[in-house]
Amino acid sequence: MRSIKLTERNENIVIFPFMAQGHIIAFLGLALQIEQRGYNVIFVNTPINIKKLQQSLPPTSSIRLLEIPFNSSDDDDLPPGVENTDVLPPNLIFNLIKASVSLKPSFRQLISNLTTDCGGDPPLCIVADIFFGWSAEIAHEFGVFHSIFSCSGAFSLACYYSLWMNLPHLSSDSAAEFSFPNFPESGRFHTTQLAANMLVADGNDPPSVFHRKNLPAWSNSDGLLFNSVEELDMIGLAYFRRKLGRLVCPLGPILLPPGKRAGKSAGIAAEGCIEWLCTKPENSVVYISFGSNNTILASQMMQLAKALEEVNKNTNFIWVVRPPLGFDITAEFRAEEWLPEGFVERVVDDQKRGLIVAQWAPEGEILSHKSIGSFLTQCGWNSVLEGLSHGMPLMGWPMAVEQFFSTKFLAEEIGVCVEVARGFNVEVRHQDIVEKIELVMGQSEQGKELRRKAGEIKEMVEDAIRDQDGFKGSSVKAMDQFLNAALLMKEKTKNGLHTAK
Ligand SMILES: *[C@@H]1O[C@H](CO)[C@@H](O)[C@H](O)[C@H]1NC(C)=O
Ligand SMILES: *[C@@H]1O[C@H](CO)[C@@H](O)[C@H](O)[C@H]1NC(C)=O
Ligand SMILES: CC(=O)N[C@H]1CO[C@H](CO)[C@@H](O)[C@@H]1O
Repeated sequence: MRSIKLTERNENIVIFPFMAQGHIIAFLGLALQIEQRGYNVIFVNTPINIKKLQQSLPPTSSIRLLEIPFNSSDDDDLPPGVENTDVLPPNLIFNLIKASVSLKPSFRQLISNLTTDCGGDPPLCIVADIFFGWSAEIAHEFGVFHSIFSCSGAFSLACYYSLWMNLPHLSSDSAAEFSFPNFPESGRFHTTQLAANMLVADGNDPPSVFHRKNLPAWSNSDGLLFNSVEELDMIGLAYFRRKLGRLVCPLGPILLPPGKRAGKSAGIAAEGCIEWLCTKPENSVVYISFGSNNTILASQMMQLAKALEEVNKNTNFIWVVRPPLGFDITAEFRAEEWLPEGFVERVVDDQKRGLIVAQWAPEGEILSHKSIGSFLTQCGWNSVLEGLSHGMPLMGWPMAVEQFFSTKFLAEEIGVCVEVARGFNVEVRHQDIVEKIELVMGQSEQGKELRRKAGEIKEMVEDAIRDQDGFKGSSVKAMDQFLNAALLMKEKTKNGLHTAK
């Protein structure tokens, strides 16, 4: 491992995501951007995640990977050796979040070591996960600028923040609706838009206790960074600016390192997909994917397949399938069992309207193909940004936590999405899915408006990261603002030390 040379005193920025694949990938995208600005990036995580990262880091990158030890205790109720949410069932994910607080002493030691290694010069800045509010205290102990980086958008994070702080659903009316205190501009919500542990939260349950300690700790941070875009996410960004009174910098869309297969073995090569897409008319294909580690109920899978068969015959699809909920998600896909009888023969083989891909597909390549007309997604924020960057109208099928809030935001505030289904508790009927697909793909005024809006957002998002001919987009400016704030604090700390002597 490269040690830092004292002679070339470039500034070090420490990047520290929570141990979940979506977070690690988004932080890696941020790390690569910061590296391009001429800073040394030190990427901190637990040993198993660092080993995985060693394989996915671009060969040209000089990002330094540093291990931090992590042992869960018996109280954490985690299977031994677990260091990433990807190997956990949904009901145990919170346990890893809670257990990650035990990283605190090791992280302090790590910052102390880095400072000693640099002859007493601490890192310029620490960029930590939303779950690591405690790290602000450590940063300030060393006089280091601290920021929190959110992988999700500001609107959904604002809902999340207000939800845990206020638990407004406890006083929801008979229609099971509620709204967020201090965030009325987010509109009305329904209890079906809440994750299971939010629904049962009463303030004394472990998630409430954790979040009500973690979220207020953000007020100790010096800045909140988002993988989002100022012009797109104004409502949520405004919420945090007034709530925290801190620097709030939307830096997105942060492009993820290309061609990552997220460790999945099955799948299809990009060439296969592109070849197939080239045989289809422009804007005729729906791309269906629920992210790298999600699936739906067996009954929902049947309804979705029926919808794809019944929908207007000019509509094609690429569907990334995994075994339904309750089965081993990495096992082989049994089409004859989980799809309607004869579906593959009729729709895929005879009509040639669909491509069914097991486990994984090259999302970036697919979404940039002109034959793709819309994206059916769980509305995880990384997928949303990828879809919007390619000008896709979205069909939202949220499944977890902030995805419900993002779907509502994109549908009601932005007008670039229709909600197709909601989680696993609301019944899904194939007739409804057919209707939504035909709306998004068809020639109705509403459909045209959705696609017009998607085109507008694509330009907005491209402009945000443009840095050419003297024009700086909002995300480029926000990155300048964040780095300048960190440099200014370091300057002040140094001067403070001088005057103290
Ligand atoms: C963590 O576990 C490893 C091996 O499982 C052990 O070597 C190490 O001492 C443990 N560390 C702590 C701080 O308990
Ligand atoms: C800090 O440095 C000491 C001494 O080199 C080393 O034993 C320890 O593992 C380091 N701790 C961390 C968290 O990097
Ligand atoms: C949330 C979720 O579905 N997690 C699954 C991700 O994949 C692993 C297997 O690789 C499963 O064990 C998890 O349940």
